[in-house]
Amino acid sequence: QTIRIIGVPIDLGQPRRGVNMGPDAIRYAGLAEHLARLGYHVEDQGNIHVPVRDTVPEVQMVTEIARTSSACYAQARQARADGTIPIFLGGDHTIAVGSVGGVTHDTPCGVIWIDAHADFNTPAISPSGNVHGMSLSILLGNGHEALVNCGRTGAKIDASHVVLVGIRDLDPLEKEVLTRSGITTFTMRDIDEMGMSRVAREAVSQLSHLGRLHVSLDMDSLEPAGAPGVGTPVPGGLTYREAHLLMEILADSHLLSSMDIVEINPIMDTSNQTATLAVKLAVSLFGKRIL
Ligand code: DIR
Ligand code: MN
Ligand code: MN
Ligand code: MN
Repeated sequence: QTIRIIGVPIDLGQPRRGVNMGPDAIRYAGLAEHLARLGYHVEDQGNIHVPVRDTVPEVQMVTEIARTSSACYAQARQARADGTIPIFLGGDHTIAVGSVGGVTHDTPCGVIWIDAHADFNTPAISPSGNVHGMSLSILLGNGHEALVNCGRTGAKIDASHVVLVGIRDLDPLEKEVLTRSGITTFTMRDIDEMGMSRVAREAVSQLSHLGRLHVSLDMDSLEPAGAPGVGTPVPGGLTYREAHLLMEILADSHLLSSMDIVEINPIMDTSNQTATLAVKLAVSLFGKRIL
């Protein structure tokens, strides 16, 4: 099996510089080497070109995000056509517009969205206006037209094909829209009450009829003590073991076909520990077992 690494150093979906360095932080933490040790053939495509944030006027932001998303979409589509498993390295979570869009070009795919946030805002309801807080909503067909129609026209996924895990920080109107969407959401409270084992198994069983899974891992889903290198840390996140158990159970499904690792901001980090943790989680997701 071939894994193809695709860097998407975009920081245009949120206000902080630094998240554009995520792809190199993850490479430096040894992603390719660790996956190769599991027996995969790993190829690194390098990074998609993204303009430097300081050179992009505010009014051009969505246009530039759309341009990057289209390039990411094309890479995602090509990676699948070549029979590889793509791993998209963010960058902020706007990369999912292109990655999830592209991997669903021909056939639908189950999406497991692991995040402190739901990324379910639209321009009409977002308090921040930041596009990284809108990615999932865009994928369901709502929001900035240039992004909704990136790669192909309209919605890329169905609400019943997404499961959210780790959610604990929603904006007031986002909460209402998410509730009405019918998306299966495992909040931190659900994880506390049910345990991660049951949550992960229910997530897989809801999506397994699609035959494959895309895992979109926002590193702010983790407890910030272990993953401080993110732009919007939220207390009360996944523990080290909860996150690993989720990855291990997803690995057992043998349905993984693509992945995003997003929102790592090396400027906010200490000694690259957030990228190091992300690599360990990816290695579990790709099948490393304790025994
Ligand atoms: C907030 C934060 N809900 C927003 N979202 C973040 O700006 O829409 N997503 N940080 O990762
Ligand atoms: Mn996110
Ligand atoms: Mn988040
Ligand atoms: Mn279905």
